[in-house]
Amino acid sequence: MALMKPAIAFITPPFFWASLPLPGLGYLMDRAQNLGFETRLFDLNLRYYKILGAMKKDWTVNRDYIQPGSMEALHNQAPFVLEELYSELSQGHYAYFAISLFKGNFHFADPLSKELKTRFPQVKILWGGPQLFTLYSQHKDFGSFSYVDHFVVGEGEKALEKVLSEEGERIHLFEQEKDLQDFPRYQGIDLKAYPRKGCLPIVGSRGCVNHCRFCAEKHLFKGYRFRQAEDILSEMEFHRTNNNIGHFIFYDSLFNGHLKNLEAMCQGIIRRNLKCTWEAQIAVNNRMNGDLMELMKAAGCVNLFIGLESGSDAVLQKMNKAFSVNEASLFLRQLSQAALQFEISIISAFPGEEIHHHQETLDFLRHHKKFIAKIAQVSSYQEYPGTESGPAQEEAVAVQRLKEIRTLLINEKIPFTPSYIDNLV
Ligand code: B12
Ligand code: SF4
Repeated sequence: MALMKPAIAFITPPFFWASLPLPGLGYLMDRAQNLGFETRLFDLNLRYYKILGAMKKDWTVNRDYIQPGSMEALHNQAPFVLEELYSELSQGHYAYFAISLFKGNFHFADPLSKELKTRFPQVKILWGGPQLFTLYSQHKDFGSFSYVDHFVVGEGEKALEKVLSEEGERIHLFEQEKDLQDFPRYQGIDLKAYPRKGCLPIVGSRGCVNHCRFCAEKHLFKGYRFRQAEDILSEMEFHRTNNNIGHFIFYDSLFNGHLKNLEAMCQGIIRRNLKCTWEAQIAVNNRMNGDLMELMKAAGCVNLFIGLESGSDAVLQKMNKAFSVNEASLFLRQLSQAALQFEISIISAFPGEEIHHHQETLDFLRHHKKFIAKIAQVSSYQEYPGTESGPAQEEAVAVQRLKEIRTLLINEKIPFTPSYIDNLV
């Protein structure tokens, strides 16, 4: 009988959005399984989310936990969660603990890793996830995290393969997938445990063709790569058939980065009679014509998220957005004509935004209110590591502008979710 390879525990500490499984982990677990490793997911984020019912409403917007002490605070509320984790881990034959880090869970993931190293010194600890780029910008050699064995900045599949084959370096930087044909099958993940039923995330591309100054995308994925329409369709069909999934949320940062591929995907959904709905994040792009928009609608698109960010040309230029206010206006009208529902986001008080620029944004919202189904998010500008927009404006200015936008939305009856106003972390 072949000897079983050692197991990997994938651990996701809180806080982050708990509604759906993380596709990034789906990819990594599949890769490890293909190499013959046993994998198990310990979604601590989901475990706490389910237990701490009273906090659910605040789960994605509560900032108290995005600071040192978050592990102790959650532990004090539900001490058995970590006790169970330690007990389950001690019953397995784990060789690796693979931990995903985000800004929102760093202050849990870090002390947890330290504790795990103390309890299981023989198990190698791997860190990956978007927060690794931030940590890399701050501590190039990761010297202060002696309890972590491997650090993976950027995509994880290749680095994980190397680590598992014992050829892994201590630090892996931007080792990207060339071929994005694969898709996560989520084997070993209980999809029914997630709050949002009948729905899965899907990733059709990585990276972005644009270079907005405030955006960290270019530091997560180098260059834009998209999956062929047929591969995306195979993924949708697989989950439609095997997991009864009827709705897909594309997690691409730029879903409309390759219009021919987008068209082929929509045609394929209709041709294969997939009978599903989907939503995605797109950028203003006037090369998308009315026919393509109507095709998207016919192929099941029920919502789009658009990063408009400002209604001022001067600010759009400062942001290095790839469109003008007039182009955005035309684009939103065309989407509306094609009966495609969309939500937009605004970044207020961007560095260099003057009071008359802010006024232009208010005017834009007022003039386009009948087209905009909803405001997805309004936030004052936050500086991200590695981005080049400059320091945020004075807090009093940012607070005042947000207040004015909120008042306008209320007065003009433009729908918005209050917790998504100023919720950037
Ligand atoms: C879809 C999305 C969302 C969705 C769903 C989020 C979710 N948690 O599932 C929604 C809309 C809810 C959302 C909300 C927010 N998001 Co968001 N989101 C994304 C987005 C666009 C896609 C994520 C994704 O699936 N990518 C595709 C997969 C393949 O990549 P991946 O997850 O990074 O996984 C790869 C690697 O990171 C690595 N990896 C991951 N884990 C591990 C573990 C190990 C051990 C290893 C070796 C490797 C590894 O390998 C994976 C495969 O290659 C990313 C940007 C991006 N393009 O990735 C931002 C992103 C993750 N979001 C971000 C932020 C800031 C937020 C918000 C906090 C925004 C806000 N309101 O302030 C909220 C937070 C909500 C919350 N509490 O979770 C940041 C996170 C920055 C950080 N340092 O943590 C990102 C990176 C965008 C950015 N600013 O650059 N988001
Ligand atoms: S279009 Fe979106 S993902 Fe691309 S650089 Fe701009 S903000 Fe980032």
